[in-house]
Amino acid sequence: MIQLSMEATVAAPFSSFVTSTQNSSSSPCSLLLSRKNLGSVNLRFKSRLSVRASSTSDSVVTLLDYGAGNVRSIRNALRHLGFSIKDVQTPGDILNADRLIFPGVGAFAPAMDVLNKTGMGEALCTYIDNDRPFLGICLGLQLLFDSSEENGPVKGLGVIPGTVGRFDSSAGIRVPHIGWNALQVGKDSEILDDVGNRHVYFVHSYRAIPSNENKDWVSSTCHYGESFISSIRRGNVHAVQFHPEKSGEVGLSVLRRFLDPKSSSKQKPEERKASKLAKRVIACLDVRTNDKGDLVVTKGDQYDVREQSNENEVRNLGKPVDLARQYYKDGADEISFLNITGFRDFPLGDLPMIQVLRYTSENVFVPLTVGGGIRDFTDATGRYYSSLEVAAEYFRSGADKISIGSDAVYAAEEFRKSGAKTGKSSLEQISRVYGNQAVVVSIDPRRVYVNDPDDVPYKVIRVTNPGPNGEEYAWYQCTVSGGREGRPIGAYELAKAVEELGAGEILLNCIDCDGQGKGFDTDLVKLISDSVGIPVIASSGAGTPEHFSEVFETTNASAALAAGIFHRKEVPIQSVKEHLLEKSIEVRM
Ligand code: 1PR
Repeated sequence: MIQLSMEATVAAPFSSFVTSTQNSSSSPCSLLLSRKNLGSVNLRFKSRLSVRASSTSDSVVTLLDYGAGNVRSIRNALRHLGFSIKDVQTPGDILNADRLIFPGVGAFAPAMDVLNKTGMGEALCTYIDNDRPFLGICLGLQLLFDSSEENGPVKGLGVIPGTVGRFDSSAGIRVPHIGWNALQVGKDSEILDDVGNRHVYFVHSYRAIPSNENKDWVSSTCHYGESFISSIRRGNVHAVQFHPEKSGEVGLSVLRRFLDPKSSSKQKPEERKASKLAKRVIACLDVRTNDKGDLVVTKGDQYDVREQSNENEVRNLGKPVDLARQYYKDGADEISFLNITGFRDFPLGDLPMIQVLRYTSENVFVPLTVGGGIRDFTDATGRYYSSLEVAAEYFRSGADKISIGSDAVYAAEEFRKSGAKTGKSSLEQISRVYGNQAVVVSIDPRRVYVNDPDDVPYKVIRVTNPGPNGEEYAWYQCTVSGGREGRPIGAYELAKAVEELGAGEILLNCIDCDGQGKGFDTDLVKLISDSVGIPVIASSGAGTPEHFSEVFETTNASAALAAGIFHRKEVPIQSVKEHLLEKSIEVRM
């Protein structure tokens, strides 16, 4: 779950009407239900919060957005489907909605706090109790339950019996649950009619469990270490734990069916064989400004992005937005933008990158990650920007995750030296506010061969291919500033430290393999993916589809990322996926 401080949470449009109508520890729906049980008292309640009974077939959808995280994606998806959006400003807007979407973002407690303090919780309960068209997404599903263990226990709206708890990582699963998973669709859910056995995109650490008490609500479950509730439905009230706005075409069909229940898909979707969490194939765009000042997608050989020509210009492989759109169409499960000179240019001064995100998120409906230069910064005028501000701007512009490189190395070094968390690093601050699933740490290590494992105070492994002088061992030295400076910390030590500091995922590059097309460094990927409990993305060196099956068969990587082969159109994304399927490795098709 994305976690939000109140100051980050209460932004426009909600900040304009904070009135305390409830004690924040009460549960608005349990209040409603208990009043309902009292019969006449319920009438009094309803006269105060009455719901418009009529339904118009216009194309307006009401959105309950309390100003946190990436709600741009759901807005873009709704516009893409031809709907216009009315933002909730007052509880009355909820009661008067013809159809209401609640894309809950943030942590459970601050979200409930906002709902209670603004009177929204009570209005929501009334709206739902009257069986009005409702779609909750992610936290928007969890808040309907009695309570959550997230930083709690915290009381929820009390519509559905049950407690929301954390995934149990001791069951051998990686937490957060990030990626494309299959559903087991139970009762007729209508909005899931086009999903069938295709994958949808999840990103969360907390989940609700099906039970006897809530079985009438559950419309589908998902298996990840255990069976959890992936959607509920009762009458016109729906909620999903996955993100339809990030689940490609199949996700858009879920939204379409909710918004226009009479719409039936033009053709029955092709049956797919989703059964569990799929391995992800990620397309990465290294972005920087070239010598003419244009923002271009570039690609290095071992991080050197300049052509070996007399002009020595920055290699230009295309326009970021165009390429991202193409990769979405081609079936990429995720797209990463890395602003590779962000370490020296301040990202908020680099508005083109923000524009790239905005334009891309307009019609790319899979997760977007952006990295480069995320750190605290003081500009030439002395104005201080916190890394949180930088991240917030990226999230507002359409990013689902941010990726931190250099600054995470400094934070990990500090943490290892002092043994104490300061809570002040960009990694800690951003994961505290937006949740660890929103924070990726990008590691840029270089292989250093040694003759003896005791030669260095870092984790050393026996390598598959000996070094130039027959060395059988190596450690992986972390670098900062795009590989320009080696630091006194290894990839293993860094990965362990950043997991503790709040990273939700690791993007594991390897400078030696970057752009070489000879395959991933499986020694390195195995080392790191066996050492941490968060998902690891293998990166650098993909040259053929076989390299993807190799990394998934020999390591515990959750995803594999490539750049050069996709940019140069040497290997289509679909060929990679077809090859993985042939090897019985589950992927989203
Ligand atoms: O340190 O927080 O400013 O973040 C900078 C980010 O930019 C980091 O994520 C870092 O990895 C990235 N970066 C910096 N310099 C370069 C460079 O290439 N000169 N790119 C760079 C890193 C590695 C991957 C690449 C894979 C796959 N690129 O992103 O896409 O290696 O490539 P391949 O499939 O062609 O082998 P900060």
